[in-house]
Amino acid sequence: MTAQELQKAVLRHLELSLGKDLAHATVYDIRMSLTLAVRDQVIAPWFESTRKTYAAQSKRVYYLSMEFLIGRLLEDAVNNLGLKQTAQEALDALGFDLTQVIADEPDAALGNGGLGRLAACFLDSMSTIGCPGMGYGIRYEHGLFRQSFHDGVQIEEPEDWLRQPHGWEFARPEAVERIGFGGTVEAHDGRMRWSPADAVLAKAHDTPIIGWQGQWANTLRLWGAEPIQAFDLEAFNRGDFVGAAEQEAFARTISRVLYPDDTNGEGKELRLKQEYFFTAASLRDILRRFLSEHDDLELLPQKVAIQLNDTHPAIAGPELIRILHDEHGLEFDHAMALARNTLSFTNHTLLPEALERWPQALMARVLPRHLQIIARIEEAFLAAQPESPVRILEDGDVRMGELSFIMAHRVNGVSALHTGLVKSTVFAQLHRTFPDRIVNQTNGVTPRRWVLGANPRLSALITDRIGPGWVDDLEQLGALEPHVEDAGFMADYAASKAGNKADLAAWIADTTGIAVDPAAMFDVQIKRIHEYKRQHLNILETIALWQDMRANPRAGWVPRVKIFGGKAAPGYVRAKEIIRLINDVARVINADPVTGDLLKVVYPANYNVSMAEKLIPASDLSEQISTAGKEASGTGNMKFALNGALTIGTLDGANVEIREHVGAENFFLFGMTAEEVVARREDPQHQAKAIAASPRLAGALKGIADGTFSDGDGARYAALLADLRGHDYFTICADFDSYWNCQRQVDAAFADPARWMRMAALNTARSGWFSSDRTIRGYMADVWDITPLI
Ligand code: RUG
Repeated sequence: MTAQELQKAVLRHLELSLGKDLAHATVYDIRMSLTLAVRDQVIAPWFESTRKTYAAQSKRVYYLSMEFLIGRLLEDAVNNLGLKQTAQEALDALGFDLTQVIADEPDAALGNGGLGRLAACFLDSMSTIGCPGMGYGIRYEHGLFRQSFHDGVQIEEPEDWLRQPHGWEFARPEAVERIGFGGTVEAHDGRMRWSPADAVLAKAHDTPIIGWQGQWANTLRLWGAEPIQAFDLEAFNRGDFVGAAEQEAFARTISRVLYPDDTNGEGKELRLKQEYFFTAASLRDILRRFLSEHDDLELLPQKVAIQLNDTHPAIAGPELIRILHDEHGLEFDHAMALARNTLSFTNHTLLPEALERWPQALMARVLPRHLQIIARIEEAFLAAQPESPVRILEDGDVRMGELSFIMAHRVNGVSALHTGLVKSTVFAQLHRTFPDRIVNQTNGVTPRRWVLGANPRLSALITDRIGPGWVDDLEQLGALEPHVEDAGFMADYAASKAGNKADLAAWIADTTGIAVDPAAMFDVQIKRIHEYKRQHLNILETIALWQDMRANPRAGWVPRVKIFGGKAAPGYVRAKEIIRLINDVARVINADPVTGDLLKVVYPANYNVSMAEKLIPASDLSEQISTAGKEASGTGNMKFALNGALTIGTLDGANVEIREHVGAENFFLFGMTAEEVVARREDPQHQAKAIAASPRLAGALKGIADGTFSDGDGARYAALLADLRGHDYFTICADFDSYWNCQRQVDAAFADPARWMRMAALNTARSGWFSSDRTIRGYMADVWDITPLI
């Protein structure tokens, strides 16, 4: 497509789809017109992919996920179709700037963090590889809340991405499923029949996901909840206007909000309904498609692979059995075997509070038939494993982790370390019983978004030196390694980082009013705010550094900009205290004339995918400092390494594998190992001893306690301090000195720009393994048993 052709298509949509004349077109109008024009280009490969899948009678993969953190789609599509330059020229001619138009698209924030973003990367990779499949989730009216700060305190407001039409999706009014809740179960002619008391409609909305170079496109199908009947006319005519809309309110509530739940358990009835809603709708859709091609249910595991992204869709096990047994009349054990051979399950966390459990009483009320089926699953499991101490139903709860494990033929962890821990801790008993079931699939990230889209400077440089093949074969980055010895390449590499940093500095000045020096080290920690991720360790080190700098400002310090980004779950009090503390510390440090440009602390509000795309390419240092054993994998760590930021990190999650790939000498390691953390906690005095041994840590804690950062209000952080001094489960104190010392090694390396840039370039050259294309190929081979169709 030429720029002229694209321009014509944009103008046609501007007139005919948006009803606007160019003379009055806003950025929004142009963005929508461009979106529709680009979307037109996606349709043919999309249809073709579906035709090929049917023609090959291929197996399909269905990725069931409560979260798809897809962010903006226009730039991905433009890049994948090779239309970036063309679109720029087309818009230039119309007097608009592509970058500005792309930035106008609201982020689809249908996820909390890593789990949802991983699902989005997987969709891109599946389409790039030609793995026939579909993502299934919920079309939340409001994604993750919008964050702002008032006096440093996090304020949450509803996010509103659907206020404007969503240019990418196609509503499918014909693809509706009736989803019931509650009611009774009775036996009829030897079969159990569930009669739900309430029901809603699940209506499909399809977004095509185009792969690299437009060779394949899969579908993301998101379900929106609608009432069975628009409103109750009889109640309305009686004058009961509120009552008349009750059904609608109930239905819409189901797809209204994304639970702001990352690793904090949420035990809400609505969440259970959301989980069942999208899982049941998806399964029916999947079976309808399967039965349109095959008439033998026996073939189900050969033709269908269903991936459960965490336990959120775990009700798929009992629901599939219910359909096969209650509706199609298969024997229970047979139905269970077919379901198990079709389902597989990814575990993303070991945090006990995140392993879902539903009260049996709640399950009995909302999904009475499913509770009966779960009891039979447990019975069947125990009949085969009479010695096993494992129970799905325990202490009045349904344990969704155990249910998922027992109902899946493959269970995977998301990094080598995490998978080992899954085997040795949370599912140790089940692993003993089924030693082949657990496999590892280390996470990955899509290079199309996280390098090509987010970092055009670096991408152009890479392509210039090794050609464009790296974009869908990221291990080709290895060919950059010899260039690290080439002064010309290194100068270009450093220039690309400097350009990104200058852009970021301008953006920071614009959005926060804080002037930062682009020559300073950009030290970045962006992720959900959680005690295990230890943003408070970072801010304590920041305070200690500031105190040292003030005491001796001319000691040759390496200037730093500490950048934080992330949201706390609204109900997570401690995480919100940490946010406030960071903002308080930032206010004081940024105003200090003694330290001036030596140290700045920046915390732009409302961190999201698009902000990550700005921050990561401009980062020097990537903070991956979780308490070892707690971060299942991380994916941000991979994005940073690819973009040439050096990691300071613990031996946790995928950090371990990143360090192996980039080389220990190009990675700043500190802190206790997972085993050491467990052993250290045995000593109830571990935190007190660490504080007593570290005057610096004691000084930083004292700075908080005496109100230096809280206008003299010593009580503001009393609870946080008491926890650190008295309990410190996340071992902040015990790791503080190690972290501090490691940061000084970071300073020393940064003070030698040639050394630093070499390390950074080696990180880029050696991180090709962390592509989600590699991960998806792993799932295809080890979990789904499917081959690509391109
Ligand atoms: O916390 C984990 C990350 O370590 C991981 O990289 C990501 C994707 O596998 O999933 C995150 N996660 C875990 N998000 N929610 C949960 C709780 O189930």
